[in-house]
Amino acid sequence: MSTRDVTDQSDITKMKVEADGSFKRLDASFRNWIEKDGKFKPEKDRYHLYVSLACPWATRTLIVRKLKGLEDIIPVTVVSPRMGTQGWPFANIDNFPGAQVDPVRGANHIKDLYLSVDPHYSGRFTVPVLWDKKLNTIVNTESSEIIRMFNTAFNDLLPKDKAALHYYPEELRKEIDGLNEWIYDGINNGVYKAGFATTQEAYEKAVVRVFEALDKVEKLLVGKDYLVGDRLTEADIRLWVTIIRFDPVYVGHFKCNFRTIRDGYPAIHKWMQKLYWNNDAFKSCTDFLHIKTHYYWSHGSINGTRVVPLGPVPHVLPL
Ligand SMILES: N[C@@H](CCC(=O)N[C@@H](CS)C(=O)NCC(=O)O)C(=O)O
Repeated sequence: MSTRDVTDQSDITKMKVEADGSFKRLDASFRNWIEKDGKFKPEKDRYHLYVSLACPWATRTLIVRKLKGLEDIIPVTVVSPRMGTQGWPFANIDNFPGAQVDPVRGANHIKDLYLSVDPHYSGRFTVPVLWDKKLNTIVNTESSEIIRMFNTAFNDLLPKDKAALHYYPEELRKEIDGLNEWIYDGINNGVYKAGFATTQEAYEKAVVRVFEALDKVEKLLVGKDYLVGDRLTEADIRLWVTIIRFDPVYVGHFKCNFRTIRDGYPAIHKWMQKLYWNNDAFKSCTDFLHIKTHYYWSHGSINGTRVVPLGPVPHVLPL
């Protein structure tokens, strides 16, 4: 195992921003695809998913895994939400409630998985990680691609009703792609751009864009249960993981505080509540202790005291 000091890559408080104080997310490094005729074939219990319940990107993959009934085909391991100088730890290092040890590699931290595949890896050690137990390597670390694979690649191994579920249907792709693009930039990644900005100018630019994008989504969702085509698609799943974290974390921690979702965006709020309360895949993949602890504890440069707020009460209002 590599012993070089990688804290510049694993310690979020050492993360560099751009010269103007703005945050630029790096592209994920492992981008392989699970497919029948490829190196990574769809097989039961060949792949393992590593997630944090705090992380919106990882939670997308958990939700699709659950919706598609992939629990027996792709086991999952949850890290501790307290991301320290070595990055995400497993439970043997930080025994936080709900955290687990790594049953596949016995790793101490997520970074160990990356470094076992590539000792010279120079990117960040992010979750989700989709691991291949057969070839002992990382398949993919990009949630938007992992959810596409979960959506279709394992269909032959699933019962008919689950195989038939499609969250990126051909006829809606153009519309979904269009929404994904500006929702990613303005909202999913937008809240991070506001929160990680280190200058007033960079923060202001980012936060204004977050609320412009939310205003646009609000208009789209008036009188509707879903963003596209009157059915649940990946566009909803990708947006939802950010919206459910908005009032508990992004309003305070990332200073996205023009309005809350519950008081400022009635249509988005209703859409979020309905998915949370009426579809167990959403509620069961949401853990507010992990979510709040992760952000408020791990980002020492934003919240030096590591005090985690108790509110909002309740985290999600009843329907
Ligand atoms: N593009 C990636 C982003 C994943 C990502 O940034 N995950 C964060 C947690 S929310 C992470 O693991 N960060 C660790 C770090 O940057 O050190 C995806 O969508 O899968």
